[in-house]
This record gives sequence, C-alpha cells and structure tokens, in this order.
Amino acid sequence: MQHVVISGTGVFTPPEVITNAELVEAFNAYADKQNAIHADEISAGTREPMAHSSEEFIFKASGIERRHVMDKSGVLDPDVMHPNLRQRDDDEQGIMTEMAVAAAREAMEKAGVSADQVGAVICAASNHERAYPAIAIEIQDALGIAGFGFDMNVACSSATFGIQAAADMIRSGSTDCILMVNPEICSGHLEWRDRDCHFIFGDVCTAVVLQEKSRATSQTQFEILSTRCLTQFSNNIRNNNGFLRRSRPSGVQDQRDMQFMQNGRQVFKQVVPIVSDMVVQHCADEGVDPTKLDRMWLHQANKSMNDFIGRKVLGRVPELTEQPNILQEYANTSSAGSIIAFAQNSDDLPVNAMGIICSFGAGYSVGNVIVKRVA
Ligand code: CO8
Repeated sequence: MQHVVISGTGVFTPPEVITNAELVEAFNAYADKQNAIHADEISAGTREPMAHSSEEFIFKASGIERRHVMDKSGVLDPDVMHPNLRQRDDDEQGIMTEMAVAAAREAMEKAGVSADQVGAVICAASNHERAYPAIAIEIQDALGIAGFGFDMNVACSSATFGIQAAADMIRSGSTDCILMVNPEICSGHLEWRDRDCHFIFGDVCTAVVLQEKSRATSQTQFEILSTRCLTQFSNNIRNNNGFLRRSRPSGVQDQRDMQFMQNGRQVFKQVVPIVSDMVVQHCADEGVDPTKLDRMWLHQANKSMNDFIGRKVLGRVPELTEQPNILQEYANTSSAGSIIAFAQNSDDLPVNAMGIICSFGAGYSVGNVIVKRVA
C-alpha cells in the first residue's frame, strides 16, 4: 500500500479584523435601535427588550478575542449587520476561489510542487458559494491544474474528512498528489443580530498538499498513519438554507433558520464525550498511547471544550504547546480551525513526533488524522 504524507500547508488570513470590543459596540447599538423602534410593545409587556452583549461574556464563554473577516463594514454597521459581500458575476472569479488560490499557492510552495504535479483538487467547506460548477473545478482552473476536482461538505469536519478522502485516493492509486482547500466564509452564514451566537465565527482559508510519500521532497513532512471519521445525526447545529428555499409559503417573514443555528449547551455536552472517546479508541486501535501524543490540533470552537478534551485524552492538563489554540485570534473558522492550528504549530516538532488533527461539529461529525513527522 502507498504511504501518504502532508507535505505543505497554507493559510489565507483576511486582513480585516473585528475585535470583541468593536463587535459588542455594534451589536449594542443595534439592540438599542430595535428597543427604541419597539418601545411601545416593550412597555406594554408584549415584547422582550433586546439585552446587551458583553466582551467579558464572549471571552469567558469561548476564549475568542477577535476574528478576521472578508468584510467588516457591514457587520459593524447597526443598520446592516451582515458582511457586504456581493454575489460574483459569472465572468468573475468566485470569492471562495480567490481565498483558496492564496492559501493553495503557499501550501504548494512549501510542498515544492508545481501545478502540473497536482492530480486533483478537493474543496471541503461548510458552505459553498453556489451549487455548481464545483468551486474545486474553478480553483483547479485558476491554478492550472489538470486532473479533476470536487466539492464536499461535512460542516466543521470538512477538512479532516477531505484529508481522509485524499489519503484514500492516493493510497488506491487514483493520483499521487492532491490539493485540499477549506475556504470558510462563516461571516456570510452567521446571524450577527443574535446575541447568543454573534461572536462565534470568523473567515479564513486553509490548504493542505497530500502526496504519495516516495514523491514528496519538502523539508517538513507528516505521514498520515491513520484516519477515522464518524457521523451521528443531530439537529443541534443546523442551517436550512437549501435549494427549496424559494418554495417556502409566501408571507413568511422569519428567515432565521436560513443561517447558522445551534443549541450550544447541548452541543457542548454531547460532542465532548464522543470526541474524547473516539480519540482514545482510535489511538488504542493503532497501538498509539494517547497520553504520549506530542500534539493535539483540535477543532477550534470553544476553549473550555478543547481543555476538557485535552485533559480526557492526555490524562492531565495539557501544556499550551501540546494543544495549541488559535481561536483567540481567528474565532471558530469551522473546518479550517484544526488545520490553522496544525499549519502554525507543527514546524517545531522533531522527526518521529506524533500528533492528532481532530475536528468536530455539525452532523454531528468527528474526524481524526493521526500523523507522525517523517522529515
Ligand atoms: N453577551 C452576554 N451574555 C450572553 C451572551 C452575550 N453575547 N450570549 C448569551 N449570554 C447569556 C445567556 O443569555 C445566558 O444567560 P442566562 O443564564 O441568564 O440564561 C448565559 O449568558 C449563558 O448562555 P449560554 O448557556 O448560551 O452560554 P454558554 O456558556 O453555554 O456558552 C457557547 C455558549 C459559547 C455557544 C457554548 O455553548 C459553546 O461553545 N458550545 C459549543 C459550540 C460548538 O462547538 N458548536 C459547533 C458549531 S460550528 C460547526 O459545526 C460548523 C457549522 C457551520 C459553520 C458556519 C457558518 C456560520
């Protein structure tokens, strides 16, 4: 059987940043406006006033300090409260392709591979800009890659499932080099007017080059020792925005379910044990002592969630270096989170160091990738 390595990673970070202070100021201005508009109903007791958001709550509940976004002007305007991102015309490059090309160029340069060496492109993300043609095919075209491309979506686990799909294709000989990208524009699917979740997400794109081991030449290589994916149906994280959207009964005003919705407390309680048990079992099945893992690159949704999983897997409080968090800088970037953590916190590991990339989220979905540094 062929062996597969990750030979390069790339991260495109949008230049615009929204701090918690800016976010809360905009949200509170919006809430005040709404309360003024509905003052009569509020004083008649037929409507609840909107409560203010707070920086202290956001940091304490999530560990998030700021987020990068593709457009902050709309999000911070209390009369808009969503990013000003227009739909691209048919003859323009798509916004997801633009982000993916930037991340891919970095990953390909690190891997030392040119476009003609790449045999396939997988665009794995939580939301896609259009139904078809596949975003992956547009990225393939923009980079001058031959072969084939396809999109896939497993919400927050899109990237780890994408790595498993790529590794399986390389092992079975479909191609010997795959570019897997994760352009996540979470700001477009977040209800910025909802106090319970307005702080959760940010935008980013990650890219990973996977190669058949004997072909890889880059200075830093992580061999994929084993992958494991699990899905278990749950409505606790849901977005109903599908192709039947326009057939909703006319006159329906509330479109809240056409964006990200979650029962955060339930997600927290239910997902943590599934993930920690799966990591421990996966390691055991592969003869890896989980307490000896040198690093865990976890999905970046919530710091307490990660601290809990880290403690359960390692059997002690993980050092910051053992379980790097990036959500203070990026917030939750869906499937890209664990890949940012890996891309920014793996070069320092010595050869033979072992680690696990682990994602979890809507579906529910959990994806593990056990890796070992081999160069
Ligand atoms: N400011 C001040 N107070 C607040 C705020 C706020 N912004 N929001 C809520 N509160 C209050 C509440 O009203 C509540 O008050 P009370 O106790 O009086 O009722 C109190 O704070 C506690 O509220 P919560 O119970 O909601 O707070 P938690 O401590 O549970 O924290 C979290 C909320 C942070 C959401 C937490 O539950 C969590 O992180 N859960 C896990 C979430 C998770 O991992 N989700 C995965 C989703 S991502 C994914 O799978 C990809 C989907 C696709 C993505 C992209 C598109 C956008």
